Amino acid sequence: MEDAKRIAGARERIFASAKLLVLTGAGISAESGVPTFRGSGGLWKNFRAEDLATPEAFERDPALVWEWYGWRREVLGGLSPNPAHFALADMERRGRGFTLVTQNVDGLHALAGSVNILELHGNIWRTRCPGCGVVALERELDLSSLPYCGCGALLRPDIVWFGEALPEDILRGALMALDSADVMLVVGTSAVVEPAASMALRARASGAYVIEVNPEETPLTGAVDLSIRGMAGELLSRLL
Ligand code: BV8
Ligand code: ZN
Repeated sequence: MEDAKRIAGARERIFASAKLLVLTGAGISAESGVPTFRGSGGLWKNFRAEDLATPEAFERDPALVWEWYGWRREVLGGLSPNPAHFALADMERRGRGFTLVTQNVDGLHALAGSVNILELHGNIWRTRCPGCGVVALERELDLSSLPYCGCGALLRPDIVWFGEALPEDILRGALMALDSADVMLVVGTSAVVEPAASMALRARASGAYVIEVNPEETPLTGAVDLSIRGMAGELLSRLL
């Protein structure tokens, strides 16, 4: 349990900020029951996901890649947001220059009521057509066979795979927010995946006070202004 003084200090900074930027990773969804990527029950462990979350894997074996996403949609389907997600949705409603950037593809921030969400890595509930470009929200996607678009092309998850560029407009929005933020909160990320991992350092370099919330140390821990050990569900409710 983190000592109350440090949390009080962080709380003061957050409520004094004119522009608060929050970056979340899989850890914020852990208490909802969503497996993280690199933790002990990690998604990557069972599926060699570095080999699956790539355009090459989809090219080589679309059925296997869709099977993996189908399984994750099943797992996610019955899960709900946790107090950490709700705390951020409350924070957004208070207005005052709040920006939420997430690496997560699980859609739980939106379910918790967050409205303006910059999804750096896409969203598992959307499909995208490489043929005609149409993007659709499909929570009930029938994956008993490969999903095709009306235009005839094979649909893919609307997710950013390794080696793929992040959506230009979303990345630009996130970079603008971090260049103008006076406080940045980094919650539940192992800070290994770029370009998200470097965002906290970039925000700090342009003057933001950076606070990390994570039960474990990460490569960011030594580089931020305040790193608080603990679970997002409990800490965000106390911080916000
Ligand atoms: C790009 C979608 C350039 C998939 C994801 C070498 C070879 C090849 C590539 C690279 C390379 N070196 C660098 C790269 C670039 C690569 C990269 O960073 N690789 C890493 C692995 C080294 N990045 C890319 O390829 C990106 N694109 O760079 O494009 C480009 C430019 C122009 C033109 C063309 C190309 C694309 C990156 C996006 C990859 N897609 N996901 C899918 O999900 O199916 S990344 C994947 O990891 C997830 O999206 C996830 O969001 C992300 C980061 O993981 P975390 O969110 O941090 O989760 P993790 O499990 O790791 O950690 C959980 C944390 O929570 C832990 O710290 C834990 O302690 C904490 N926690 C646990 N419980 C709690 C908690 N915290 C709080 N409360 C709790 N209760
Ligand atoms: Zn199409």
